Amino acid sequence: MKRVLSIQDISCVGKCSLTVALPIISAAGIECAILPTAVLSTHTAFKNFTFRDLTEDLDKISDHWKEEKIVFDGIATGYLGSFRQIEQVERIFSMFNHEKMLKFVDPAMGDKGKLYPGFTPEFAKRMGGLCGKADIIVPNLTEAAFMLGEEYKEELSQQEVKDLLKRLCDLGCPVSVLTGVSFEKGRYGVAAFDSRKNEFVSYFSEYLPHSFHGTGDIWASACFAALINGQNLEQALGTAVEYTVESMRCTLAQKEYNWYGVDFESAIPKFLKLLGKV
Ligand code: PXL
Repeated sequence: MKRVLSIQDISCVGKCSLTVALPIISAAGIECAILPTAVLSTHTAFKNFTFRDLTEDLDKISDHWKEEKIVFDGIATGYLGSFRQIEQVERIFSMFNHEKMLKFVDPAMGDKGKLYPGFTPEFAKRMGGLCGKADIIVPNLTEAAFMLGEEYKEELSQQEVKDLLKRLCDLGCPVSVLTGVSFEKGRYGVAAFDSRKNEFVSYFSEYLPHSFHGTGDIWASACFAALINGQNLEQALGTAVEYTVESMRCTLAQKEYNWYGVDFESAIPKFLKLLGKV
């Protein structure tokens, strides 16, 4: 069985970060080790959330794994809370690196032109440094703009998206993906550039005029799991988009749905079909 590591916070209520990554990666038939960077009562879209930082534990935990000779097929990172945690993740990347290990970075920091509470443009630039050490990065348009120090634009032409993807690869990673992209009314999805093949790929699905918290984390976990399961970039983008859209549909089908997270659990059967597991 493949084994991966997911490094991000655990927001106890709110359906994002580790409470999304762990079930999705497990459902894909992959052993998922976790490294929680912080424990929050909820994600930061709630008011008055508690926050316990786990920075002091991260090196000790990863040193123990090294002593135990634990090997990972991939490491995925999401929301990280501080400059020091970015350094710790870089250390973990080099400690556990081997030729076939996939380093997947979701620089989860913001959305709709704004950084999440607590993040600064300087932090976003530093996150760009971590992206340079990854094999694949998956920012949204907001995160891409902040990492590159560029102005955020809500709507980009196809050529502008291609140029942005190339500038993201210039951070140092071979493959960049932009999430939340649209070239055509009613169609919404992701676009990617593989600099090793000099190839652009994209995947679009039905645009649902609703915005939910946590969909970025669902998409990223599904894409990572699909790649670890051997899907190629184009297939993995499609699997993750269709699974995310189905999760949103399942949410909208309920009369009273949670405002804070989508019903990704009900869409797991569809995810397994997309992975070719059933
Ligand atoms: O979904 C990204 C995310 C992860 N973790 C925490 C968050 C958010 C988004 O707001 O607040 C704690």
